[in-house]
Amino acid sequence: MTIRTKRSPQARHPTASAAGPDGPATAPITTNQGVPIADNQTSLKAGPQGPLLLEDFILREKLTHFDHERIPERVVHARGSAAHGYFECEADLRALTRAAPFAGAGKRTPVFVRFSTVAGERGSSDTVRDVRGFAVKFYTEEGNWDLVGNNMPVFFIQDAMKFPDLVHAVRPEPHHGMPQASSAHDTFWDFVSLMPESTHMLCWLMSDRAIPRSYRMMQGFGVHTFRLVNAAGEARMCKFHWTPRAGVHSLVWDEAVKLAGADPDFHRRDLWEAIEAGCFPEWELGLQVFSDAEAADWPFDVLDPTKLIPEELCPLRRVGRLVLHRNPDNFFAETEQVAFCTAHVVPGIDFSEDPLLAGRHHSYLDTQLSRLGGPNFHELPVNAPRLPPVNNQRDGIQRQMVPQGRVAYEPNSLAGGCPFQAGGAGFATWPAPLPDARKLREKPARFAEHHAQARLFLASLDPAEQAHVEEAFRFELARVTVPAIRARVVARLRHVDDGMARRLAAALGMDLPQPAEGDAAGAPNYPHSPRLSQTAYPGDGSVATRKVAILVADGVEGRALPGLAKTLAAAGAVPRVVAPRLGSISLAGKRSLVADASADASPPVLFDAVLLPADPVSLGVLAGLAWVRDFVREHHRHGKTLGLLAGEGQDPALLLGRLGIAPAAALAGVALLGPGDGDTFLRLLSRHRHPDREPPPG
Ligand code: HDD
Repeated sequence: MTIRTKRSPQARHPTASAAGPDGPATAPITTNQGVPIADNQTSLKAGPQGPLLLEDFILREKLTHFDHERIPERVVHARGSAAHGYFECEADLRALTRAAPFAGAGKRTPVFVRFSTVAGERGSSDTVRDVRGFAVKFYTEEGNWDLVGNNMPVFFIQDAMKFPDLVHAVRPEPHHGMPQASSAHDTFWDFVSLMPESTHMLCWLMSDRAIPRSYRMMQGFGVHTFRLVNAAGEARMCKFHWTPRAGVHSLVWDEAVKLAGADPDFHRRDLWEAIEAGCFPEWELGLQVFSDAEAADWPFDVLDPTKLIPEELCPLRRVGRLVLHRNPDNFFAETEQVAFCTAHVVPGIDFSEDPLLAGRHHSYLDTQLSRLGGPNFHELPVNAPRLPPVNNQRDGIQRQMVPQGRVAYEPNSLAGGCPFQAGGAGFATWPAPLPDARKLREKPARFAEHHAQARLFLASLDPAEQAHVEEAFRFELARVTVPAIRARVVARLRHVDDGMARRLAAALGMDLPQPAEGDAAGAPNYPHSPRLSQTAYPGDGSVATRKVAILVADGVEGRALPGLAKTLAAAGAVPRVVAPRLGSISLAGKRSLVADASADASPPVLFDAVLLPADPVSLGVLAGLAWVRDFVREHHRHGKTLGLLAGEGQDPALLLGRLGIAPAAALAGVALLGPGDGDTFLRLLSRHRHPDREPPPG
């Protein structure tokens, strides 16, 4: 039973081509000059066996355009997927900010959001271990505001000066171009092992946050401190947080590795299919709002992008929600050509003096000039503000606008002085006081401490998450070939979690190194911050879009399966019958079932849960099939929900034993089901994963 998806009913992009989204164009095919083409199959020749003729402008134009279709990919964040949607304000924030999107409860602002990995090239896999970009373009009536964040609240470095070095270190090594989309190599760990400020972010990179189950199931952070400015010119500092309604969920590393091969587009497909099915991803926007005076009292500097503000110090205030409800009409035109920039702010949003943020203002426009060819890429539909720009900027490559009149300067009298300045209605930089305005290359004192928040993060994780961090460090460092680099990293981790560092040293076959040099500033001791663990975000309990494999083969007892599948589908899950072949499967009692997927083309990592008939007849068939045993064993190993359709009083351990799972294996998330037990299965499925079923670390 295949759950048909429906195309989301949202209006198409105003510039969508004549060809409808799902149907043929009404106009005949033409050249780019609009000339109707009689024959689009055959080149022009001098006689059937004669040479091609240079005058064949139809052939030449078509080949020439094809030859120039590719543009430079992004220098980082090249691999991404995007969607249209809206931000809906839920509170009147005008006391805090005059920014248009927050001008009243119920107000909706169109947005375009692009998610991305950082290190991988455009065609790399989605499920690599990496930070995820979370870039939101708000098309407000006072211009475009770009909140260009990540799915982690801190960053590797404190100053933009080091960004090219960071990227050169993490990208494929320049002598042989390997590895693709991976930090598990010498140059990355060489660089970060010599950058104590990257310690906190490394713990996030080694955590489950770096292998999200879905773009729809990860948080987003503006990272930097910004300022909110109200109409009276009063400013408060703030940080932006996106919290997904579906909860924060991750893959386990073994899944991520296998998915990179089984479906490199896993996250892109997940986002596309969810929106096509009308399961619109949603996040709540929360603000941490604080004064300069409060910030001055904290043991960290809020201008330091390697530090976060624990929510216990400054709770989030929910102010609205982001909903993505329409897929792009064209990947290249929208997702590839969208251009975000931290400097795109609107009245009511202003910057802080975070040195990393300022460097970004320069870099985004600068790189887009070469990637999108000249200064007019703001005229591309996906980048165009809702109200057309009004200014005296003229010409440049690919100019689309056709300015009227002869005045392109100000002041002027020939155009009556237009366009006028907006005065109080325009963007005005908040006059931030600068206590020490001498020109110098120096960092503030509180930037100098690098371990306390890494300790805070690790200590706030639950045991399964902590085990995953340790496993990730072990995996990555085992891929490093220079022992001195491994030793430097372990020496630094002794300041973060000495037990983990000792176990890593043993696992890497090295003597335990002395702890790296300490911190210049006194290291604060933070109380645990439970909101740093993914377990703080279970989600709304929905199973929408979760894929459930129902394993069948000829001869199994399948009487209850259609009913169960209907229960799952009614709850929004996506049941898929997986069998040795496609087509009709002959069940016991002369019944049959149509397979949605064949086992060889649909490996277990593509599914969130598995369900199988486990009565004696069915188990007699299924336990004899290697692909069934592998399927069940993978799901059990990955801690995912497992439903066994068996009669009352059966022993799940015995049933699993028939399928190759050791009798002593944990049974959390394994459900014995009768025909009417769909709700039990759904409840387990909504918990995403059952970590206490995972093998212990190491
Ligand atoms: Fe960046 C792209 C996020 C630090 C320079 N960055 C880029 C994208 C995201 C981020 C989400 C992809 C935008 C898209 O989808 O097109 N970057 C961040 C965050 C950072 C960060 C959250 C730290 C807090 N970035 C950063 C620094 C610099 C850059 C310090 C340079 C000084 N980022 C770039 C860039 C990119 C970019 C090279 C590449 C493509 C682009 O800008 O348009 O300019």
